[in-house]
Amino acid sequence: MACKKTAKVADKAVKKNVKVKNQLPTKNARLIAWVNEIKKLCQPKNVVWCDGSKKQYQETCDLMVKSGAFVKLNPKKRPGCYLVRSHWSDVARVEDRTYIAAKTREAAGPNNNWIEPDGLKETMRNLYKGCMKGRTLYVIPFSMGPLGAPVAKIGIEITDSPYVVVNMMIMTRVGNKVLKELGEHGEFIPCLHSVGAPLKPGQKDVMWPCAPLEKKYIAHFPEDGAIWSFGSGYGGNALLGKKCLALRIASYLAKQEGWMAEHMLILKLTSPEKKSYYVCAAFPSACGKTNLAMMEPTLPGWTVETLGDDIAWLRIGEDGRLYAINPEYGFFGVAPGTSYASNPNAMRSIKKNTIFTNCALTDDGDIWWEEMDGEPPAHAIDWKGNDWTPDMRDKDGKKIKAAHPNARFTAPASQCPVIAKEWEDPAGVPIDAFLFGGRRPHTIPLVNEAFDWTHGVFMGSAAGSETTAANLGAVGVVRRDPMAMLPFCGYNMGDYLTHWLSMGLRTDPKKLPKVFFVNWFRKTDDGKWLWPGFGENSRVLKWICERIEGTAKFKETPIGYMPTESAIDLNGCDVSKQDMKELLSVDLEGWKKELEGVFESWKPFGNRMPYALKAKLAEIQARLESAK
Ligand code: TSX
Ligand code: MN
Repeated sequence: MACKKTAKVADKAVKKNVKVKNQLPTKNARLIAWVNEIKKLCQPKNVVWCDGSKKQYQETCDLMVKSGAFVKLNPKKRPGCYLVRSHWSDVARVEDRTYIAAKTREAAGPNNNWIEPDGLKETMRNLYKGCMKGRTLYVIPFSMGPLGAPVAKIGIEITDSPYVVVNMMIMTRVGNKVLKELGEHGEFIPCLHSVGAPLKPGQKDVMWPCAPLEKKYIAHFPEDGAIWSFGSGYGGNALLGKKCLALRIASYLAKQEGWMAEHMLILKLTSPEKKSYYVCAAFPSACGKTNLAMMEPTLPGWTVETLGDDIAWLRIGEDGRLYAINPEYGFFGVAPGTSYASNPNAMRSIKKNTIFTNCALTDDGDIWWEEMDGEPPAHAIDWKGNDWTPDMRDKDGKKIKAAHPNARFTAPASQCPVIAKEWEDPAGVPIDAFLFGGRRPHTIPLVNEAFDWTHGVFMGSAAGSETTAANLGAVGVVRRDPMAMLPFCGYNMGDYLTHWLSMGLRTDPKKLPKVFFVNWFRKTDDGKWLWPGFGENSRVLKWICERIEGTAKFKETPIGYMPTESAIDLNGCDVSKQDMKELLSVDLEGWKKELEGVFESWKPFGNRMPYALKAKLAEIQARLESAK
């Protein structure tokens, strides 16, 4: 996008009109040229540069309150908070309309939708023509990662959505400080977004403008380093710094440049002896990643602090260890299910200065969602704007939900009471352990440590959750989601796994994080949870720390190193010996089937799958065969 030709044109424009140059907050010729190009294409009524100030944030919120799109919440209950309801059709990421427009289909891989890039650009340019008529074009300069961090990346999002502006101001570092860092010649990732709903002269706007599904495109051009999004205003479709830049484009760049962009939380665990450990963890959706990132340990003397709840960028430091930063600046968390019981620190993070999307509005001007603590309100306005009472049922007799299941809170990370002091350190934190996991009611033990890096990559590649009634399609089958990256890897998943293996070759194996597979979701045959989860997971984390120290009691099994029956600290926890035995046993027959399932899940990637993983699978298979 930002090519030499446009730079020249901009230089000319800048020289010709000194007045224009002085009005702009940047002298970056490529940026000026790109903004001019998009302005010409999209034909907005005006252009606003986001300076990142509190004043501009407030003005943009006020504007949306005036238009009716934002509901200001009761300042006594939620100071500085707003509720917004999206269009009923625009409530989640649209994976079917998300594309990796690499040069070849093979480069994008079977894990991505692919369209030939020139054709897609042609299609989308036609959609963008005049698409911002009657609207304001906002230019949002943002940094993923602390400004000036070695792996930080600057993006510029152009959008016609004020909702995107205020959310980006919470989720990323925005404004003039970013332009200053960019300088006159710095490079940026252009991120173009439009809700795809131009206004005719005099036409009244709707509360949540968006385009129909068949016009929605979330397009990534990895070779150009560009993102074009059209037709949706929601979350990952529209806040382009997050999934689009920090995962899909960044994963592609990371492979090129020898680092990693991962769908992982980052937490700091401190023992009663005040020794700290840094852990990154990847889980498929609906496993409680944000809950784990902010967990309150039940084990006395242990603390968890948060560095991030969704994305980690990792590079090998001077000392040969892997260092992680959180490229984000806020939390964009799923609201339903969040409570003082499941995640007290998230509840404390969203007390003020938070944007709530598709939550219910209570009669006292606060928000509510399903599984919040205590009794449901007797009356509320649901996420569609209708009156709601807890007894309401749909035509199938199912409870009508007050909040959409994918309702969100957008809150500054700095408001988390257990945010780690080093969370903005541009150098990152040295990672001691990687955790992978999933919702697996059967077979997979509570915790299992990889024999080596390759085995750890194998574990990550095998991650996934068993489907429940909450998913589409068949219930009780394992849906694989390697490293929880299936929807977010910007290139061929086979090449991605090869990249993971290659990272293990770039440093002393002893300096690599240990890799563990955890499963908080084992059930008995009659459907009861075997493990209490939540803060009690600190008992598993403690064993992991002891493994790092070399002091843990463990046994070698066919599938990895596991705790002996007495190795996990159960002081003050009422899990029975029998249940613990079940949680820490190796179900040989179940595991043989498991490996068949893993092998099956690799088939679409064909000969792009690294041989070392196939060999590792065969090795574990042989161990299982020879076990008594
Ligand atoms: O987030 C969860 N974690 C990780 C927490 C740090 N959840 C919620 C998942 C949905 C997002 C869990 N649910 C966890 C867990 O460890 N475990 C379970 C399953 C479970 C649910 C309820 C109970 C026990 C286990 N117990 C009672 O309800 C009393
Ligand atoms: Mn995520």
